[in-house]
Amino acid sequence: MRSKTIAGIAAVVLAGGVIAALLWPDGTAGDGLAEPPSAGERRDGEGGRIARTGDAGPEMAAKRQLVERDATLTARLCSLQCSADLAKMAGELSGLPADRVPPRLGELRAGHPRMVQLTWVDRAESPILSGGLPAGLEQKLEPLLREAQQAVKAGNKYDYGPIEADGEHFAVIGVPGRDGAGIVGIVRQSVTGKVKKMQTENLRLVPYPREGRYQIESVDSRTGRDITVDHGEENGIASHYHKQEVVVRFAAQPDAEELEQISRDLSISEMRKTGYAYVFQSERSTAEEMIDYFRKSGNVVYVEPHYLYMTNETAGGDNPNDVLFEPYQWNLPIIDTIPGWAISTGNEDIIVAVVDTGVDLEHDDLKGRLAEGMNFISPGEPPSDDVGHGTHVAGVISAVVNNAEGVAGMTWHDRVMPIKVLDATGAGSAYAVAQGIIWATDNGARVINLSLGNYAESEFLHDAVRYAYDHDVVLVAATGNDNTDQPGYPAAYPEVLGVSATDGRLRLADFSNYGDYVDVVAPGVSIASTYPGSQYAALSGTSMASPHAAALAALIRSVNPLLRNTEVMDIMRRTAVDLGEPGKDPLYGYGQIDVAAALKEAVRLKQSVGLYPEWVRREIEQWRSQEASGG
Ligand SMILES: [Ca+2]
Ligand SMILES: [Ca+2]
Ligand SMILES: [Ca+2]
Repeated sequence: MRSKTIAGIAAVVLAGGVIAALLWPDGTAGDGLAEPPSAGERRDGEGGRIARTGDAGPEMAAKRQLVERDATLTARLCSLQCSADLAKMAGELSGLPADRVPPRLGELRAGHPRMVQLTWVDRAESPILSGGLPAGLEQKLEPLLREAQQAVKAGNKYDYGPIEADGEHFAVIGVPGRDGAGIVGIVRQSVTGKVKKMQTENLRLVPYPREGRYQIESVDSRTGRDITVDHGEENGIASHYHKQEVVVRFAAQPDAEELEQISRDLSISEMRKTGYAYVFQSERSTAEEMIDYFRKSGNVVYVEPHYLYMTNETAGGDNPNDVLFEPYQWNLPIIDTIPGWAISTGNEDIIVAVVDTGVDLEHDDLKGRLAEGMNFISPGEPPSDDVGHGTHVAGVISAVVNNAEGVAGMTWHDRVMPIKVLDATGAGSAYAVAQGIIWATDNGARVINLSLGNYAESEFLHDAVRYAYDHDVVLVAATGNDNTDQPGYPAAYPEVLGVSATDGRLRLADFSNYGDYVDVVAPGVSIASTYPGSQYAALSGTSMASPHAAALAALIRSVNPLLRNTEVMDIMRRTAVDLGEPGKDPLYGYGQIDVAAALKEAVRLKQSVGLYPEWVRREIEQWRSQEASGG
């Protein structure tokens, strides 16, 4: 057994060569775990940043403040989502005959386990109750309950909390219905306490727990259907179709030469293959002229206009209706996500593996957004999340958009593959992480998010990273939360896009790692996302920044699945918004990711006439490899 300490962070190589990883440690933890971070570090030119002077006090104080802020924000997310749930209930109950109200109220409470008591008030003398007040809290809650009932009868909303008692948090929320009726809920906000505990560990305000299956001395910060938005091309005709596009199914598969001939004859600016059919877009020819051309060739099963199917999704331009979006998801507008959705909202064939603590597989706001995953901690078990970290990361990428519930993810259609490699303490071995990366690669992931790391280089983990990279996967990783320029892995491997965290003022987060190996930055302070138990939480960390970049990689691949992983990473770097010192710098790398700019660039490359033969070549290459693998 050999152990080494880098910059005050102990990375332990366990017997058998397994490196314990992987929630970003902060070296300032007590309990003899590690020395304080190397003294005298300072990031120059950074107004308002915390200087490293050998005294870890200010950094710890800032981190404690952040934990409090995240906990408070989480309580607010919880209240707001619960108000929305109660408003739905009030609407439904207002429309029911009186005798149907009590049983329905009971059903509604059963469906919302966090609502310990529901009260329906109307003009009738006594309110209708379901559930009871938590034992010992009656005296505290009863006056608030009466106040809330009076408020809703007067047509007003009521929201009081959090009320802390016996280490638990509660809120009293009232929502008016119609005609002086309304509903009052007593909500257990257990999420607030959990977030506090988790963030205290992850930002390393306390020693990382020693229990668990690994003897960890230091662990890291745990750390669709392609809706190409069709621009209204002249409406007013019964069937909408692209005026310069046709769909063709060939009788005999054309080779590269024939496709190039077609391209020249029809001035094709874009070609894509979907299933058996090709879609051709011309710079000059109309759909009618193109149909005529293909019919005359004799080599078609069918050729038809490319009809537009309108959906009800309000992609592009409009803010989504998710309850927590407008008040809390500052992280999406600041990277131009909403204008980006006008270019692409994603493609369900592009899968992002979240190699992490697992994901809440039953979360209301992740329904239909998950691909089949794997559990490397308890083989044979589903990859569910017993920590909260992986569920939060997954929500940043793929929480259901525009379902009037919770948060909006960055992609509407790309799916998350949950890979559990970190155990209940948020730690895992390099072996489990490597297995997770390889399994994800072999099972169709096109992007892998790694919101985990360590300061020790592991050849074994690096090999797994190279395997994924050589199989054209885009790997994205968090740099760590220790305000240090010590390179963390896997983020610092050249094959991996390293992501640091910014706040809402476009400054590097005080906790964020930095250094020459940082590629880009993304929002990572008080990020609202999904949390186990169909809850929501605000968390901070480079772990939260990384999935923004991973989701963007998936959106880019949705626009053009033929782009190589190196090209996807290159687009993200080139289109990043430069921050700090001009040009690439050690704090911000190439700058902050920009969804709209990156997707525009992906479209530009796809439509570039100069690159057209290359896309055709790759299309055929892909088609052949699919044929070969029987896919
Ligand atoms: Ca949602
Ligand atoms: Ca790197
Ligand atoms: Ca810069």
